[in-house]
Parts: sequence; structure tokens; C-alpha cells
Amino acid sequence: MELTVLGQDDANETASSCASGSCGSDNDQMAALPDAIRDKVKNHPCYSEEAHHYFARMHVAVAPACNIQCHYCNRKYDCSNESRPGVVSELLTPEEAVMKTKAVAANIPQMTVLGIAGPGDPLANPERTFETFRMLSEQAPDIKLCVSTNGLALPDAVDELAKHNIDHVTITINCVDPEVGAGIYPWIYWNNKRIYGRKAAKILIQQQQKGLEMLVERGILVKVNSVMIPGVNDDHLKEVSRIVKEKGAFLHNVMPLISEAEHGTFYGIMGQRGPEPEELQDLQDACAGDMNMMRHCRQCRADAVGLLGEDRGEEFTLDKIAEMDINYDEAMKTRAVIHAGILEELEEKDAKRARLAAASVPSSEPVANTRPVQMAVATSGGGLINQHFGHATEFLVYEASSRGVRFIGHRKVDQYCIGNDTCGDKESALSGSIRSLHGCEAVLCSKIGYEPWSQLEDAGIQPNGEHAMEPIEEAVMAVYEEMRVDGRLDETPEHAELARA
Ligand code: CLF
Ligand code: SF4
Repeated sequence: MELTVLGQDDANETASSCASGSCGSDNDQMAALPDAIRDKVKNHPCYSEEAHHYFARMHVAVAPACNIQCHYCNRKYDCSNESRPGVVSELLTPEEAVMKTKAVAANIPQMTVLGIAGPGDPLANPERTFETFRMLSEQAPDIKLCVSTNGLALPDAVDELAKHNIDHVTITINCVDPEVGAGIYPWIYWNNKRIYGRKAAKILIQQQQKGLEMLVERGILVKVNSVMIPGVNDDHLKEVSRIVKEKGAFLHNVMPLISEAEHGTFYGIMGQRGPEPEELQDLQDACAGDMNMMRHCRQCRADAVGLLGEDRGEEFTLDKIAEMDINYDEAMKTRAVIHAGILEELEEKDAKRARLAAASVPSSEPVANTRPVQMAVATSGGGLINQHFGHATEFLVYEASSRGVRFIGHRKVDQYCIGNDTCGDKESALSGSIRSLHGCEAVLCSKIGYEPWSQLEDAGIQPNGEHAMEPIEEAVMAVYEEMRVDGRLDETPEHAELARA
């Protein structure tokens, strides 16, 4: 039997019996997109899973006000529709935001996208948001502009968004039923009045759907974010997915509710729980039948800088930027060369994938002993296994099966080692990492110490440092193949656990 690194499309078919054959923000699907759309997403780290290994994004926090209240938001913190609650961004003027964007773009040439995502709602702050976009489209035309909104003010802003060549808009849509919405939104501010409950939710839903239709009509790519709130909208999100897909949304991003009590949100105080990783994945799989799913969102903060999952904001505070001498015309030349190099590498990867797929002989016979296996991967970008286990602050999780390799999500962890003896509580960080890797049968990294190695083994997770600097999907498939040859796929993970006991 030959096992091949396939695109996510095929893998999704296995996992979720996708009838449409168009699941996932995957590599095969990317290749199948019309050129005009492919050009828009190929270097956007949120719209393309593959791009997120190579290209970075940044946010500028220029939008403080909001026109609605969500039960998962505490106004002291950033907008949790597109941000991780519990952190507060430094508010910037549009001029400061432009200065910061150019400084980041010059120093992190892989940064391709500037998004405005808070700390409130960007379209509830139209002057500040559009002034930032206007200046950036003039001064830094090589940067894609992106915005995220709750949608209430969207229909009135669509023409202005189109005028600034904004190709990517995210709308957070948590429901299409006002009854469900009344449990998420206590009020909205609409036509100079505060409106409550079901009536408020109905207006918000109408505005979101109208805005979505208007954007699609203008050829603007729409991503829909939904916060999964167990017991409130989890079942309902399948309907949301179906409807927004029908209306032409490009991508659906179902994010987990974050509701720690210390953030002081209504849900946090009321004890509303967020979903477990498995629940989130099940819902994403269930939605995937109707919709392209984003699974690599990191719920980044409203002033995030760097690759998704990375935050380099500290390098670009206003005082540090003031000391930088940026020649943006020169920077644009360097950026163009680097972007072209990355895109060339990605095209070579696509071509290789196509060659492998063509060379593999599909068999109608069911393949024996090839149950799916989840593996965690430590990477610092570039699509490679290139991070030390102890340096990882998150692991990417892939599922390998006889149909190929698919990305299914990420798990955040506390960094186990910072490279000197001043590490924090190593013991609890390590046991936290092991807990968060629940369900994974192997972890691939560039290096790993003896102690974590043996503890991972005891927990039934096989550490593997043999594929350092190899492309992730190929390494995952190679480990899967080793497991198959060794007969480790004959036993279920539960059997393996019993045998160890
Ligand atoms: Fe920012 Fe959002 Fe644009 Fe991306 S984030 S405005 S689309 S550039 Fe991306 Fe961050 Fe998830 Fe948002 S990982 S929170 S989806
Ligand atoms: Fe908070 Fe964002 Fe909701 Fe406004 S839209 S209440 S800022 S989470």
C-alpha cells in the first residue's frame, strides 16, 4: 500500500463524509480556486492554512468604541470577537497606526496583512478606521487591508470598504435566530437608542446578513467568525454555517468561547463554560459539510504582530518605532523579493503534491489497519518541524490516515523551557503540555530532553525528533507509515493504554 500526503479535501471526505467535496481551507482546494480568488488568499495567513506557516499579519488598535454588548466581552479588554480577552491594547491614532505598520512591514517582510479588529468594533469607529486605511493604501500599497466587525454598521460601510480596496472582511455571526441571539447579546445601540433582548438580536442579525450579501455582490471575500458557546449556540452553528455558505461567504471560523471568570465577562461570572478541543473539532467537522472551515485561528489580540500564534508587539512599541529610520520605498523592494521567493516555494510544494497524488494508485479495496492518528507538531513557521519541544508555546495538531494528512487545530501550552535555569515551574508546565496534547499519539519536534521524553512516553504520546527540519505533512505521514509497519495501528489508543497499564 502506498500512503500519500494528500490535501485536506480528501481527508475531510473521510472524516465527515463531505458531500460537496469542498471542505476545509486546504491545499488541494487552494489549487482549485479561480486565479483571482487564489491571488487574494495565497498570502493571507488567515484565509489560507498553508500561508499561515509563512506569512504574518498585524493588527492596529485604533477602534475603541463598540455599538453592541456581547455576553463574552468585558469592555476593559479587547473585542473578543477577533481577540483573546484578558489583554488590553494600547490605543493608537491613525497616524501612529500607519507609522507602526510601516515599521513592522520593514522589519518583518513576511507581514502581508494589516487588520483592524478592535479593541472595540472598527465600523463603530468609522473615521479612525477609514483614515488608517486611506493613509495605508497611499503609503504602503503592498499591504493587504483587512477588517473584522460585529456587522451592525456594516451595510452603511460597504461602499467605503470597497473604495479602499479592502478584499477581506470578517463578520462575527453567532446566530441567525433572534431567540438564540437574545442569549448572547443583551443590547445593541441602534439609531441613537439602546435596544434590548430579542428585538436587538433581530436587528443585528438582519444587518449582518445584509452586509454579507452586499460584500459578496462586490466580490469582497467574507470570512464568518462564530464563537462556540456550549448550550447556547453550539447546535445552531451548523445552520449558521449552511446559511452563510449559501450567501457566498468564503470561509467559516468557529472559535471556542473563552470565559475565564477573572476576565469579568457575563459568561465568565455566570460560569458559562467554553468547549473542549474535541467538541470544537466535532462541530467544525459537522459544519465542514457545508462550508470551508478555518481551523488555524489563534484568537489574536487587537494589536497582534507576527505569524499567527506569535506576538512580537513588544518589539514595536511607539517609543521603539520613534527610533527606527524607515525608508519604506526601499523596504517595499525587499518585501517584493521575499514574497516572490515564498510564493515560488509554495508553488513548488503544490507541484510536488500533485505529482505524488498522480503517482499514487487509488484502490477501491478498504485499507486494513489504518485508523486515523492524531499527532502534535512543534514548529516556529516555514511549514517545517523546526522547534524544540521545550520552546513551544503551542503545538499544531494533524490527523494522519490512509487518505492523507489534514490539519485539525492547535493546542496552546506554557513554554516548558526558556533556555536557561530561570525557567518557571517546569514541572507544572510539562504536565500542562502533556494534558493539552490529550488525544495525540505522537509529538514531532526538532529536539526534546530526556525528562519530557520519558513523561510523554508514560502518558502514551510517542516523542519523535527524527524529522527535524522536514516539511510537516511529509514528516507526519512518514511517522504514520512507521506506525503502520510496526503494527501500532492494529491497536486502538485505548488498547495501547491498557497494555501500558
Ligand atoms: Fe486580523 Fe482577522 Fe484579518 Fe486575520 S486575524 S482582521 S482575518 S488579519 Fe486571523 Fe487572528 Fe483568527 Fe482573526 S487568526 S483572530 S481570524
Ligand atoms: Fe466586545 Fe467586540 Fe462584542 Fe463589541 S463586538 S461587545 S467589543 S466582543
